Amino acid sequence: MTKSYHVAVVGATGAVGTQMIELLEEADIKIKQISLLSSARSAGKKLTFHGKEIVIQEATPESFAGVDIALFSAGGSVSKVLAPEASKRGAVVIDNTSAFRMDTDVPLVVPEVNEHALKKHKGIIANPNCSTIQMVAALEPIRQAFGLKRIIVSTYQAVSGSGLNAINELKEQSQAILDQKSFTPEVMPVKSDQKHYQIAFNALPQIDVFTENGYTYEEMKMINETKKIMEDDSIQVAATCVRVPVITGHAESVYFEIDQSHVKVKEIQAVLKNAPGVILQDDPKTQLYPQQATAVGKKEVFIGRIRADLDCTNGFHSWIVSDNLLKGAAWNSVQIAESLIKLNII
Ligand code: NAP
Ligand code: 3JM
Repeated sequence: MTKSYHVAVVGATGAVGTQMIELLEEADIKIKQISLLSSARSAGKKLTFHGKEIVIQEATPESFAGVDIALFSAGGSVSKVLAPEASKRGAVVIDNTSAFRMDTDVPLVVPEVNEHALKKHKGIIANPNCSTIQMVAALEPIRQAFGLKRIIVSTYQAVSGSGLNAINELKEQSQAILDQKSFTPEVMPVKSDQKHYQIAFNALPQIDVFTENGYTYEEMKMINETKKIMEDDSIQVAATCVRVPVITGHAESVYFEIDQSHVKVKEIQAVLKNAPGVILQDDPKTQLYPQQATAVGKKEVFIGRIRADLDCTNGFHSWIVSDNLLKGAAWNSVQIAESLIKLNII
């Protein structure tokens, strides 16, 4: 008989949490009970699961009694406090925040790339940053075939990566500008930082706060997480993360250098055609290339615009796009839960 699971979603009312609930409805997971958890602000409100109304509860340590799988997406500080509590009570935690990603005891997993790492979990598994996930999913098949030396990435990230408040700010600000009304930026680029700037009809080269070395935390997440997931500290990675006025879908201009020289674009395309979770959209003749607007609602990672660098014999340019709330967050987490069940390690 297939086992059935009690699943908890922490941050159930958020941009990521609501997507998780929808994906759990159609996942390869037999769910006997679902707990939808949030802060005290949303406790008492209702959401539906399989057409049934479920009352949202405030997340507390006791919420996790009897829970088998806990999907966390309520910010790093909530995870730091409650993920160990959930784990202590026997739940396997799949955490969407940056709280534990670089801990040596915590597998950081994109199932298409390093599903095997799940076997070493000790109760907490981390879901990588949205921008890292789509990049490594598309580059791993290339790395497997030709080796990978270096990555230089610039991102064009949607505001939904910053939550529901950011989506609302973009919509309201856009309308205010069209209506020639005044507005005060309050959320972008980072709600907790000192200054806030216009995001509508603008692009902001700051995602998360700055670190000592001049890179932002988002950029350092892409750099460190890529090396951990690919299990290779020698890969050179540099990132520039930019917020653009798009509601959903992250795009990335990715330059990469492989180990071999003089590999043909067609050979790289051939590898990507058979890659799991990746769709090649690359035909300049018919103007086929990935776009944020056409990736929304899809679980896959899209790659196109693959060109050989004109100077470097092992360098290539590409354009990688995915729905940041799906493969970048909710879908990757649900996929991890499915993998745990498939591998019989829960
Ligand atoms: P969001 O739309 O702002 O939603 C935040 C959610 O967290 C809401 O459900 C909120 O509940 C809940 N929450 C806030 N404070 C809480 C507390 N003290 N206790 C319990 N629940 C609390 O944000 P989001 O975009 O869904 O993102 C949520 C988190 O997921 C982010 O902070 C980030 O760490 C992570 N994330 C990861 C990725 C990724 O790349 N893997 C992408 C996006 C987000 P209320 O309704 O009660 O306020
Ligand atoms: C994406 O308040 C917080 O701790 C959330 C900050 C955040 C993160 C993070 O660092 O967990 C917002 C959006 C992420 C992420 O995936 O890294």
